[in-house]
Amino acid sequence: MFELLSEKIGAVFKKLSGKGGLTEKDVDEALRQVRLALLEADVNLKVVKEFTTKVRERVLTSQVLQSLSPTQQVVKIVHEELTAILGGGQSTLTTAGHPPSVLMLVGLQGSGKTTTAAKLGLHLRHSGQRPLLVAADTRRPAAIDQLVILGKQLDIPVYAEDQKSAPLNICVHSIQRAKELAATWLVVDTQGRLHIDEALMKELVEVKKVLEPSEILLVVDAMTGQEAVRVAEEFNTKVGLTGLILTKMDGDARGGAALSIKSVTGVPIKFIGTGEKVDALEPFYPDRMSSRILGMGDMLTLIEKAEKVVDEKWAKDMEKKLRTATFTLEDFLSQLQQVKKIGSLGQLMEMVPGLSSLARRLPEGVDEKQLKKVEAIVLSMTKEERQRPEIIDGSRRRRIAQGSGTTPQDVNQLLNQFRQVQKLMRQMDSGKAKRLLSGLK
Ligand SMILES: Nc1nc2c(ncn2[C@@H]2O[C@H](COP(=O)(O)OP(=O)(O)OP(=O)(O)O)[C@@H](O)[C@H]2O)c(=O)[nH]1
Ligand SMILES: [Mg+2]
Repeated sequence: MFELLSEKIGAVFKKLSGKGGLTEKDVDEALRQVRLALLEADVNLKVVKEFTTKVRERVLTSQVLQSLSPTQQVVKIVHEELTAILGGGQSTLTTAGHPPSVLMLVGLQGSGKTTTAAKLGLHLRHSGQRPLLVAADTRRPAAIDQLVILGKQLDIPVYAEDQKSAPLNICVHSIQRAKELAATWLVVDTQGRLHIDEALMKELVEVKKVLEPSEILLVVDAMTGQEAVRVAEEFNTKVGLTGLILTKMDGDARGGAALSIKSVTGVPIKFIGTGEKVDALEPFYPDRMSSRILGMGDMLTLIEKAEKVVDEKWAKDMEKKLRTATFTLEDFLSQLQQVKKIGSLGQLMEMVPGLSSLARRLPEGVDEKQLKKVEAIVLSMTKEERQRPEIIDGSRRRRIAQGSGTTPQDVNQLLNQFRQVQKLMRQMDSGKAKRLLSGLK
């Protein structure tokens, strides 16, 4: 899905993460390329503009560029803003106060209405509902049969009448049938046209009056790009929509429809069709789609994990200590423990390119065993020694080694590592040091 867009955006961030730090110019260049990729994917111009402006603003006003992993922060912001234009959270179906709830499917000819009616029937049954499909498309001769056959295949009841019946009558009668069958949902397949015309709109409005649907979902072909957006606007104005179903997302849709349609029309995408088979329907999750486009699910999970683990107060205390140059061995221990909570250092290095260059400069071998040793050594020190390690001479070193079950060499090694970290911190500007102390935040 959206491979080309995904590939292009992926390449932009790959280039960014190869850099040590990011400047405003780097961000602008990256955003220019993202903008081009979105336009090539046929995303609405206004949506693209708003998106890049918002991302730029957030990147430049938060402390992103001073962070240790600026690229990852940028990716995170892009992910959040992409999720926002895709609709934010998941939009579920609205039910009526009393069953049956009515779901009316509308759309142009060939968009996938009839297929989607069957898919929705299956989806509803899987969620423990009792659907009744209604064949209210009397315009195309084979339309009724098509739905009846699909219903038979799935063992889902279909209400159909003779092709000469008026759609309005079919709808009225179908409500009666739903009551007899104790159906909880009516899924109504309506007629389509090749183009939007007044007669079609008028009929749909009449059907709407009779059925009082809790859902009017427009079925649109994702491969038609901006045309799908125009169709959605028109249907929304004339008939009123509660949601959208984008079909043929398995085809070579470039992403333009999916990425524009909610922002332009204000109508959320509720489902996507991903194939011709009856089970090829998925509820639409904006955040997952956004992750898919960015191809960075793992990275985002990791960043979230780091955010959860590093506790705010701890990070603040550390910042203060650093500012006042009172960073001690105890703090060093605490910092190593925070890194452990997030995962092994190696794991971090692999997944966060921005951090990898720094992680490599940290003392080697910060593994479980090493951490235990460090802990034992620090705990065997007196309070004074922890705060002023320079007073640790030969005899103190022997005492600490004995108390912690280690050797004086181990103690020495730790003190060296600590000095390295102190030096490293002094070298870094305070923004970067802060980021180190607050993990990946
Ligand atoms: N690949 C793919 N094909 C789909 C999808 N949804 C529908 N189709 C195909 O699109 C074609 C049209 O689907 P229909 O369900 O008949 O469309 P319709 O909107 O009911 O069309 P009319 O009844 O003529 O107005 C069929 O060949 C379907 O198999 C999808 O998500 N992916
Ligand atoms: Mg049809």
